[in-house]
Amino acid sequence: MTSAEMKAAILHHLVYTQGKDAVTAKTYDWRMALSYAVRDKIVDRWFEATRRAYAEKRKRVYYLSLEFLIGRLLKDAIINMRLEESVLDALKDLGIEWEEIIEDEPDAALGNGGLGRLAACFMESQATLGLPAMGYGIRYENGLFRQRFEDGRQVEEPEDWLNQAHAWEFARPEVSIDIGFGGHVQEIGSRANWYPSEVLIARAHDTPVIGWKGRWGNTLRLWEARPMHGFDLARFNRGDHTAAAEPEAMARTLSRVLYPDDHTEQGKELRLKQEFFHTAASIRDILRRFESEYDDLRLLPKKAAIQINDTHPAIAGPELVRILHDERGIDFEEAVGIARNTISYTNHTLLPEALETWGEARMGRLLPRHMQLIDRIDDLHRRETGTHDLNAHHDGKVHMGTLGFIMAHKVNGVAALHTELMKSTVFKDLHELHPEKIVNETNGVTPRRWLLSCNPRLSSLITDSIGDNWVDHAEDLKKLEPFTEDAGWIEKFTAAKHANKVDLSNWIAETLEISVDPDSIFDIQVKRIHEYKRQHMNLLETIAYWLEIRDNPNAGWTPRVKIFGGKAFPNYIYAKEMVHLANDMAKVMNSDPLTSRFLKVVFPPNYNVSLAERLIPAADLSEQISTAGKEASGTGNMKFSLNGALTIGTLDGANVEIRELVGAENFFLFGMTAEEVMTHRAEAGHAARAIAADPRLARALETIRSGGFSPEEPGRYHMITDNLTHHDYFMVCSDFTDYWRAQRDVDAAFADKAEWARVAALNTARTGWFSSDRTIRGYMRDVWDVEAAPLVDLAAE
Ligand code: Z16
Repeated sequence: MTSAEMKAAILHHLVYTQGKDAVTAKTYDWRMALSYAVRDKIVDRWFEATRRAYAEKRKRVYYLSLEFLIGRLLKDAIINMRLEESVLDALKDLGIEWEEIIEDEPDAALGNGGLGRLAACFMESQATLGLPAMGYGIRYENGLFRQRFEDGRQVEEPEDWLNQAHAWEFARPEVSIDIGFGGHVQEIGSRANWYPSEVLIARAHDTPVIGWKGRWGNTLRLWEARPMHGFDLARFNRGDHTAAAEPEAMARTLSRVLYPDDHTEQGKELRLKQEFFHTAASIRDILRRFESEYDDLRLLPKKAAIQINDTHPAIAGPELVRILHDERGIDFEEAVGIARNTISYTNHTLLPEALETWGEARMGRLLPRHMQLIDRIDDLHRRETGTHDLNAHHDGKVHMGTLGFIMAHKVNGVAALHTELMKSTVFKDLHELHPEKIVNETNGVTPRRWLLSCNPRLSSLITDSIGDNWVDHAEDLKKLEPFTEDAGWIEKFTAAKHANKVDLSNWIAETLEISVDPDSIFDIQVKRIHEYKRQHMNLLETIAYWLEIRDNPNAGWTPRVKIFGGKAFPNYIYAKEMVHLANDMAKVMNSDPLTSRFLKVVFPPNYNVSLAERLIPAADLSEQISTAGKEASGTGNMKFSLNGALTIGTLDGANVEIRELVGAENFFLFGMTAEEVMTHRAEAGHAARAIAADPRLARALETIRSGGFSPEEPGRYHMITDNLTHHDYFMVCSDFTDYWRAQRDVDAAFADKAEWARVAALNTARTGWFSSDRTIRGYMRDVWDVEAAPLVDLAAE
């Protein structure tokens, strides 16, 4: 597409789609016009890919997830369609700032963190690989809350991304599916009719997902909840104005808001309704498509693979069995077999507080037929395995992890260590009964968004050096290794990183009014706030360093900028205290004349996908410091490494694999192993002993306790200090000394700029394996048994 054609397309949409005159058009109008112009180019390819999937009778993958953390879409679309040049030229011609347009797009924050972002990376990789696939999610009106700070405390505000028109979706009112809840069951022999007492409509909204170079396109289908009967005119006419709108409001509540739960199960009824609504609509849609192509339901596992992202859609098993058995008349055991061979389940955490259970009373009320079927599934599983105590339904609850496991043919962990821990802990007994079921698929990230798009300087250097094949063959980044021995090339690498750091410094100055020195170590920890991720250990180390500088302000300290980002679950008081402490520390430290040359603390609010894209390319040091055994994988860790940051981290999640790939000598390892954590935790008084043995730690804790960062309220952080002193389940104190040691190793290493840059470049060269393309190929081979379509130029057809 030429620049002139692009310009004409933008102007056309500005006038005829957006309904605006160029003279009065605002940034928003130009963004919409550009989005429609780009979207037009995508749609033909998208249709062609869909037609081919049908014509070639291909097996499809269905990715069911309550979360898709997709972020902004415009730049991604432009890059994958290779339209940057024509867009940049056209905008220049029109006198419109590219940066301003890109920044105007709201983030689609339909997810909490890693789990939702993984689903988004998977959608992009599936399209890039030419794999016929469809993502199913919920079209939340309000995504993850927006975070503000008020006197350093987190305040949550609704995220109303749908307030503006959303250029990327197509509403599909013709795809409307009835979803029932409650009511009663009438059994007829083995089968039953279910008569729900409440019915809602699920309406589809489709977003095209275009792969690299536009060679394949898939669909992300998000469900909106709508009332069966809208506005009650009879009631209105009787003068009952509020009640007239009630059924509508009730139904819409279902897709109103994303639960901000991150590793906590709240057991809320509305959440269970969301899960069933999402799953039932998706299963109906999958079967409708299948039955339009084939007339034998026994073929389902050959033509469809349903992946359930964590247990949130685990009701898919019973729902599929219900349709096959009750509605289509297939024998119960055969129905279970078909469902199992179609479904597979990904586990994302072993934290006990995150494992979903639903009370049998609530489940029986809301989903009476499913409750019966779960008991029959349990019964069948007992007969199959000769066991008696491994039921999904026990102790008055339905355990969704067990249900997910027994209704799947494959169950996967998300990093090598995590998968091994699944086998030896949470799923130990089930694993022994089904030793072939658990497989590992180490997570990945899309290199299109997480290198090419977010880090243009480094990407250009890479492409200038080895060509652009790395973009969809990220293992090619290995070819950079010889360049890391070339001093001239390393200078260019350093220049790219430095320019990224200058950009970030300017942004920090403008938005937060904090001045930072781009020559400092940019040390970044961004992720949800959680005790197991140990942001407070990083804060303690920051305090200890600050105190050390104050003791001797004229020594040669290595300057650091400590950057934090992340949201705390609104009911998780401890995590909110960590946020508050970080902000209180920033206030004291950034204005300390003795230390501020050497140490700054920066906590930009509202960490999200777009902020990650800004921060990660500017990082020198990636903080991956979770208690060993607790972080299933991590994916931020991969993004940092790929962008040339060094990692300070524990042997946890995918850190283990990162360290193996980049080389142990290029990784700042510290802390106990998962096994050591388990034995050490059993030794009473571990925290007190660790504090007694490390005066730096004792002093840092004492500084918090005595109000060093909250003079107006010295006791403010007693929850944290008491917990760390007396309990410390996550081993902050016991790992602190080694963490401090590793941080000082970082200082020493940073002094040799060229060597640091060489190792940083090696990180980029050696972490191409973490492309989500590799992950998706793994699922295709080990879990889905599916092949991709050949990649051709769809536009030429
Ligand atoms: C989540 O983001 C994850 C797990 C979970 O149970 C719930 C949520 Cl919202 C994360 C894991 O914590 C992380 O280690 C992993 O990399 C990510 O899921 C994707 O697998």
